[in-house]
Amino acid sequence: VGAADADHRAGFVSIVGSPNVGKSTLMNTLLGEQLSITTPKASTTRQRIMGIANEPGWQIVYSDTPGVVKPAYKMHEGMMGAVRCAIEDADVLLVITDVLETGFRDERMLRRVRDAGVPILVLVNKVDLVAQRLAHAPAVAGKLGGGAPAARAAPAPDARATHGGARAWEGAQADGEEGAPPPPRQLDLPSIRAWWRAQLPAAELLEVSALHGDNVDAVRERLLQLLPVHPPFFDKAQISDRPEKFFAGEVVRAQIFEQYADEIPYSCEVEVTAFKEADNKISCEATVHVLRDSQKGILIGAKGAQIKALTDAAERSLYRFFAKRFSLRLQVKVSKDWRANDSFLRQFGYLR
Ligand code: GDP
Ligand code: K
Ligand code: MG
Repeated sequence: VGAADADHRAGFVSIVGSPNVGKSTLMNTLLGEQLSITTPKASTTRQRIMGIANEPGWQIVYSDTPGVVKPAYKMHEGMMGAVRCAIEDADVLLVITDVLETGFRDERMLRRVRDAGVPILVLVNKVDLVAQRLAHAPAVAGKLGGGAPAARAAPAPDARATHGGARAWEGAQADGEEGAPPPPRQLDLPSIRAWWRAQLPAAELLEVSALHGDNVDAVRERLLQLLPVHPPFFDKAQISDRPEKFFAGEVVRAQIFEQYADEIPYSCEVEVTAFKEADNKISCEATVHVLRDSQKGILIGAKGAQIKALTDAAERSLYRFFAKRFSLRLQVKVSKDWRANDSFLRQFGYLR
């Protein structure tokens, strides 16, 4: 064992927080790779996904996790189980919030974070939206730090656009109030800071923009200081715990989130049934499972127009992800109420 090996640092860093605050975007920026799918809609990420950053002398195993919700159906329970595991495994916790929300959906999950007994960094993400707002209304600029009038200001139009209404859909469903309007949005940094300082007094607080990379280097530097001396946990050429096939399914699912409205994205699961590579070309077959007959029709569209558009968009996206020619075949199947069915949930990896 050389001196360098003896000093090697490695550890697990779990990223947890409410839906849509930018957990997956942050992991991707920390990794420098578009590994985990990100969309403007809430609850895009459904499984724990490890992203591994490797450098000479250190390895950080990040875990991206589903957004914390109150479970509305069995799939959510599986998702929250994955969050709990990620909290238990962590050497350091990154708790993410954003400038549009102050709180955390589930008091019990917050208690788990508090009781984890590991260092916590609270990251207030999307600070670029505050900067945008300042650019729009310079008169407010001087007052933001003091916590007075700007605190109750309405968000810039861009803030709503970035967030979309979809968090409301999934959030409302989770709270059992379908179609409820989204909660009021705030760009209230002083009260966000105060809330988190009160909830997690031992945590360090940093403000970042995961999308634009602002202050993300500072997060990584801090993590490296907190990381234990340990040999690598994974081969240092490896960037995830998940196989390529898993990511093919995720890329297709991201396109479903992009192309379909309302409950459709939340009703679909993508199961990759074949994944083969030959002559630098990948051929993939996948089944899109839906809850009900009516959803099958919506997914396919008149004369198959929607499923054709989905297949084409997903193929382009898969080509970018794998940097290889890609051919995709999709079929749609009704797997009745799969979100509430133990055997489907096991098949899709939500339950063990
Ligand atoms: P997750 O559900 O917590 O994993 O959130 P995502 O990473 O999928 O991001 C949700 C949405 O917020 C996407 O539209 C992202 O582009 C957007 N987003 C993430 N980080 C930032 C940021 O720093 N600034 C802005 N303006 N938008 C962001
Ligand atoms: K999202
Ligand atoms: Mg995510």
